[in-house]
Order: sequence, then structure tokens, then C-alpha cells
Amino acid sequence: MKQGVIIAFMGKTQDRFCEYNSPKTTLEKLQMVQRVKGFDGVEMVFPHETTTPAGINQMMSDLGLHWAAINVNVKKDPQFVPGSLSRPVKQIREDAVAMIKSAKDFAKAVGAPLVTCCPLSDGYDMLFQIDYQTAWKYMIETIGEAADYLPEIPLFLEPKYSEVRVHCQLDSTSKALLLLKEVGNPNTGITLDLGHSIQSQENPAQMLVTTIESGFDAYIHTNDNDTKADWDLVGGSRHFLNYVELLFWAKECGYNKYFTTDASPRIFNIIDFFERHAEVSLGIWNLVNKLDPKKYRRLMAEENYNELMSLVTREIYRVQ
Ligand SMILES: [Mn+2]
Repeated sequence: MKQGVIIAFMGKTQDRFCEYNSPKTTLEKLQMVQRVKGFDGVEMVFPHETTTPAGINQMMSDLGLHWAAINVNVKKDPQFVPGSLSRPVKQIREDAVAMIKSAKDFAKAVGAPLVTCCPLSDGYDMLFQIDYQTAWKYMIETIGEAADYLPEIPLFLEPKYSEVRVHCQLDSTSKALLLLKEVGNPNTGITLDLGHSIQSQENPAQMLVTTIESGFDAYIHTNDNDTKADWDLVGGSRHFLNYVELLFWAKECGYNKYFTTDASPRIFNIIDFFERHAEVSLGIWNLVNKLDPKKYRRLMAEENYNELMSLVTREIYRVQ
């Protein structure tokens, strides 16, 4: 199991009420990643954490770290705060597409395998706010143009129900899959964030399989929450069985990318927080590797729900 982290969580984070931890440079964040037992993968935000490809790769190789993904941020710049890829203003859409293309150039230059984009500012806060016809049409156009550019660097979309918009445009895995179907580019995929998926009232394991069965690639973000908001908690702290089932099906699907931690330490010690996440994730991965998938899938084919629940009790919960 390859585990990494979105390095922004190594530095200062904030919500509407508080600030947590101190600001760090990209080098300092990477040095923190190296200290976390179980992590060697990096997802870095473009362009806010990146400098030159040569400079960044020197840091990565000096610290023995590897690329999970480049995360292109199309919501932070002032013009993108109310939205970017689906806005009626053509210049804003063009600037957002240009930023994704630049992120692909950067990914290629540093040898990162993919670019992931979570267009959180696209959507709406109130009803009668946006034109759903043009917003959907523009989203297909902009993502399509960004996907076509530099096809050797695939573009992954990360859906989320809420935040920063009250209702995000790509509010579920299904909605993001529908968009990818409309775009029709094979060099695309879904960034399946466990916490986003359960906030959208989905089953993450089912949506992973649905994504792959729909012909698209998948990249996994790990964390947990209470399903009401995207709290980015330690994995398994609230939805243990969902996490087990996601890793079971990731293994069945031959998933070989990084499992990237998208979790926010907030009031917890940063290194301790991520080590707890890394160890529970690896523990679940090792547990999943002890299960016999053929047995589980045979029982599913036989619709033997009673024996499946018994297996969950004995082999996963281990309380019998
Ligand atoms: Mn995520």
C-alpha cells in the first residue's frame, strides 16, 4: 500500500472561526511528510505550493519522496472565488482552463502521474442564482478542453456535495461521471474522496467500482467525517466498515496508485495525526489482504447474506 498526503495540511489551515498550526514553506511541508511513518507520496497544490520543476524535484529526490498527484487549484485566485469553470464570463473560464493546462505542463515536467481538480467554487449558494443550462454546458466545454491538452497527463475530477459553494456543481460521483461521459475523453478519471462520497450519501466502494466499470480511472483520497460536513478526520474514526469495503474493492479492481490522505489535523499534533491515519489505513489494507475475495464474491453470487454478515463479524470486526 502506497500512502501519501496533500501537503497543504502540513502547514497552516483555517476555518471560519480559527486558524490552526503555523505557515510553512513547501520545503518545510515536504520535510514534515518525510517524518510521517508510512508516508512517502506527495500531492502538491499548483500553483500555490510549486516553484520551478527543477527546484521542486530536487527537494523531492533529496527527501526520498514520490509523486501521487498535482492538485490544480481553480478556486483560490480572487477571480475564481465565485466559480471558474462554469461561469458565464468567457475570460474567467479561459483563465481556469489555462491554469489546468499549466498544471499538466508542470506534472509532465516533474514526472507526476496525474492532475486532479476539485472545482469547489463552481455551483451555487441560493436558488435562482445560476443558469443551470449554461453552467453545465460550460463545465463540459472547459473540462473537455483541459482533458484534451497533453493527454499523457490524465485529468481527474473530484466531486463534493458542499463547500465552498452551498451546492457544488459536481455534487456527487455520479454527477462527475455523467460529466466525464459527456466529455468523452478516455484520459480522465474520478478522484474518489471517501469523505466527499459519504457526504453525498454514497457508498464509496460502490462508487469506486461504478467509476471503473464506466470505463474511467480512479484515484483515492482517504479520510472520514460525520456525513454532514467534510471534516477530514482520521480514516476509520467513524466509518470503519466503509473504509474496509473501499479497500477490499480497490484491491479487487487492481488499484495501484497512491492512497492519498486528505485529512486535516486541526487541534491534533500534525505528525501524530497522520501516523494514526497511516497505521489504521495500513492495518485495514493488511486485513483486506487476509480476506478471501473469491469466498465473499461467491457468497454474494449465492445471495447468502447471512453468511456474509457472519464473515464480517468474524473476519473484519473480529468480535466472534
Ligand atoms: Mn479530497
